Amino acid sequence: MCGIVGIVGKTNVNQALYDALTVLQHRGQDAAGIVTCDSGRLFLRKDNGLVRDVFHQRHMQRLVGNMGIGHVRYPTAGSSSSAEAQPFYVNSPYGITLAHNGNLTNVEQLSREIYEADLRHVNTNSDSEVLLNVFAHELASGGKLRPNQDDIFNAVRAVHNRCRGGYAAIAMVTGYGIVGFRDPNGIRPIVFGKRETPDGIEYMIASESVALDVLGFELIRDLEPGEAVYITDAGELHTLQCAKNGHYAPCIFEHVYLARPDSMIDGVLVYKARLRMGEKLAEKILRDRPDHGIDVVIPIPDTSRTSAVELANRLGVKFREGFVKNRYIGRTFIMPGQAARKKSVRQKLNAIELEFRGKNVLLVDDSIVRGTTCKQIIQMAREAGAANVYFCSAAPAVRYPNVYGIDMPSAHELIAHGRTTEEVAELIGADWLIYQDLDDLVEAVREGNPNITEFDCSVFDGKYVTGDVNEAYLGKIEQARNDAAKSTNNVASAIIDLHNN
Ligand code: PIN
Repeated sequence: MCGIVGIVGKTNVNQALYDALTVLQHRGQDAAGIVTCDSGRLFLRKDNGLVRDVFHQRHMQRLVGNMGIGHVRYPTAGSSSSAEAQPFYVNSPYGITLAHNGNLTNVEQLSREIYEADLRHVNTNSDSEVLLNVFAHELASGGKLRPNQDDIFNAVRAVHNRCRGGYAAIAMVTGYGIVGFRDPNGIRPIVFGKRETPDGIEYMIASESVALDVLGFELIRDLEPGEAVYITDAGELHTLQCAKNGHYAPCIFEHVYLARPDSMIDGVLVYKARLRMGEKLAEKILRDRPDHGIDVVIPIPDTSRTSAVELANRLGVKFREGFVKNRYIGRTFIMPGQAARKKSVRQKLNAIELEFRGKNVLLVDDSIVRGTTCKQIIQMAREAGAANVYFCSAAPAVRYPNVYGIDMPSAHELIAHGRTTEEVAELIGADWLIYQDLDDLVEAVREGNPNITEFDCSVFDGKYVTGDVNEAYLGKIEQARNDAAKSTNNVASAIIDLHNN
């Protein structure tokens, strides 16, 4: 998972890009980058680290120009090198830079084609660099000295024909404009908006609407699946549907955990979707165990809080903050293994005994992935004196890997993979475990926009909406992850886990 942004402004956009990346920081804390364009010249700064650590005043001063794009990257196993920080650049044609959120599922085939047929060199293991080269090749094949919107849209059309998977991307064509595009299933989110300034209208494209809000841009709308938006350097906006059979199957996990609650994705306010998740969980509890005996509902901060409030409300049970989170926990990349990981959960969360002693507590989290942290948290609740510890997940059991750009562990590391709810409850040490039903999760989100009839729920049901993901592919990514994990002494997996928690 990553965050992307692009702005065409009337004055220097460096500060606005920086601010937008800070707002999108929750989408990736591993690396950050900005490229701006001024009078046909590009200025690029990217490195590993948080936005505030990557950009210093001296970098910001160099990032001149009224047009630019930015990226924050989430760590993926084996991709912790700063060479894979984005935006990526190719010099031909025109000089193109690109920021990408998502994952291509046919990257192997594309890499071969790029090298053997397109005669292009890709210098990293990143599928984003592959995506950039496909786009660049297709734009070059238009053969124009000065590309217009038709040429840009034709290139996006060709990208859709060649690429499979989940992708929301923003490319900047030096001296011409920025183009945002979304995969034909609309798996990853992307929106655009505008703001009026005394010098004229400025446009922004971003992963989440919250970036627009905070910077005073007005949301125009989400890009539709397969659609592209092209904003010229001069500030003209063009949109076009570039996929033959684009249809909505957006990633439901954005609503569970990835997106900020104050974002609006495809017409659904994430915050309200999370409230409804809590509502549905309460209904399930009342259905399954009307005499549940729960004394108090306690969220595991932060994401689950929204669902937990409404869950408690519906149950008519007290809502209490039983865990306090340390906001100032340091960077985690130096932690080598399981022992360090365990310690860090303790450092991050502390229980307020008063809320636990002698009570039947219902802990609420947004999801259970590896199950490692919730096991420790349940243990903490017991040590704080809870009589019974019940555990509720606002999402269904995560049983399958994600191939569209969410960094999930491989299948065998998912605690619910091949296990029943009772088996998971036993492993994490819960007296009762309640998972959200998938139909309820879908309903919780759909109620915000009934026009969306399908979601990518692959981590819950193993159905991959692009239709090209089979056992062989999943086996390969599992193997790649294992190799990457071994070669980095588990550092990468420690990073993933800590950022997940
Ligand atoms: C964390 C959100 N959330 C907590 C991410 C833990 C799974 N984990 C997914 C639960 S926060 S585990 O609110 O954004 O801080 O199952 O892998 O142990």
